[in-house]
Amino acid sequence: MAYDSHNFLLDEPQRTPDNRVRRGISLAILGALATVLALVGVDVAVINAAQAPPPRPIITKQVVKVSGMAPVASTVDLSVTPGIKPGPDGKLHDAFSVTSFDVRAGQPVKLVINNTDNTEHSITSPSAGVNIIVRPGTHTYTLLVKKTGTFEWYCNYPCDPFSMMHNGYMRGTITSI
Ligand SMILES: [Cu+2]
Repeated sequence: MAYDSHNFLLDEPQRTPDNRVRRGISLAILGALATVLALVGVDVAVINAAQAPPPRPIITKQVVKVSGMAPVASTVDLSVTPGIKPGPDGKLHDAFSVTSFDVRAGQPVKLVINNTDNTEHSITSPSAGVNIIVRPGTHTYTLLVKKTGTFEWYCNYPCDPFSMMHNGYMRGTITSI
């Protein structure tokens, strides 16, 4: 019994340090894993921080747009002439010399229009709130669009049927920024 007891007692201390060593190794592995995970976490945070800047240029672009750096002419000279612009049919058609207008919302643009025709034409765009009746002769008109957007306009006076149907002739766009 004494031997067995002694043997048991001898055996017991051997197990304990062994377990401690195993626990120590386990803790060391866990510690290493925690360090690696922490480093990965730091890397992810660094990568996230590095990837964070992209939204900034978008904000910068918006600021540039809001501050109104895009140039918009305050006066546009143009003419309206019957039978001046060739069409795909080989014939000459009535046309405005400028059919694309750039404006800034709420800011009037002067249109100096020389209508060489003996009848009226117009720049009509209900969606933009524009209806300029272009009388014969040279006159100054005000193009004012209060909202932003791209709007179609057309000549509301029956003239050249082809021109009335095609951009660049008696139709066009108003771009308001
Ligand atoms: Cu017309």
